[in-house]
Amino acid sequence: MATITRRRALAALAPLLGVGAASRVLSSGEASAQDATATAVGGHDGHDAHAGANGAYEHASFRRGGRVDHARNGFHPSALVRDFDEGKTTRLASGRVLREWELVASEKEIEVAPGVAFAAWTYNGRVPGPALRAREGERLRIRFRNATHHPHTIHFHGIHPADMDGVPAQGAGLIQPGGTTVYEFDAEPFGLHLYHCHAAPLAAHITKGLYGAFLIDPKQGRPEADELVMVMNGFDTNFDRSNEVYAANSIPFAYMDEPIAVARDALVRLYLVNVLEYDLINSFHLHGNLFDYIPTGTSLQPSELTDTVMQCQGQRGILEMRFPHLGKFMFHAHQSEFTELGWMGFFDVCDDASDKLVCDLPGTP
Ligand SMILES: [Cu+2]
Repeated sequence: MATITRRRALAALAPLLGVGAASRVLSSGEASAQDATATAVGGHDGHDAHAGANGAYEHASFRRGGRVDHARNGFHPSALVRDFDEGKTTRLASGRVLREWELVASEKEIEVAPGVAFAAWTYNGRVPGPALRAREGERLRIRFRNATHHPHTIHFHGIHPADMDGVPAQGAGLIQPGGTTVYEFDAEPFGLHLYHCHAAPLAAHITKGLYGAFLIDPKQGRPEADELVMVMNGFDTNFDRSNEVYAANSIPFAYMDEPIAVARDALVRLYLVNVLEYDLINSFHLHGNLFDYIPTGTSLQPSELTDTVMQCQGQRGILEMRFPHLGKFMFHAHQSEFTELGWMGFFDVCDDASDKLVCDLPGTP
């Protein structure tokens, strides 16, 4: 069973994480130690004998173990979900817009679950990297600096010349530690894309955190909406090529702890990207509602009305929905194991009272 493997893996990791961390990742063979630390982590329900049989143990241990220190991580999922990086724009002599970003790859320890430290590689100090947003037809320039001890690149999805593809031995190729390069190309086609490091071994470079959403808006735009971005990801915290933690925007259960407030009847547009390594398929399922789905965001018209989409790694799409009912509505991967290991959250559908959302409604948990 994969869950047993993961539990053992987490237990093995525990001594590396310090006392606070170890108390949340103990194996069933260390029950007495676990009991001893139970008070410190807010109680233990004594279901240890069943722990290996399902993922609920891990779920419970993350949930009971307190919250990730978002401030120390330097990013907060509740902010990331509405954070689009439009860079800086100037006009070229031709009148065309030049849009520029600076991306820096750096090594950074982030807390990916309460007490679980992960030695990440980041673009601009966050995982996922910034959600880069441009408009169809612009000229894009991305200055990249590698401040890590390993070679990296930025490989963008979309249409561009071969020497701007951000892969080894083409164009600038691998950017060595301390090195810099500039990627420059036209913003085409409109749609929801992504970027990630393309150094080998690819899975390791991606799962360490070097990825982000790359959004090109259509020239004419899309109807006004409350816009969200989620990058579905996970972390292999013990380097056994399987994930111990699953999430959207990195931190498991973040949107359970802080539901995403949206207004009733308002158009909500979610840019959804899957970068998950080691698992073949990821998915997004919405409770109590359906959404229009635009695969890859390359159309103005949805192709499907559904409540569940699946994406393999690198696949992405735009979800559009309106919530007719107030209250909390869950979203999660429909792979139950992912859900139990962190990939779940809530929308909190609120009354929009003179531009202020009123969310504390009777009957909502
Ligand atoms: Cu890399």
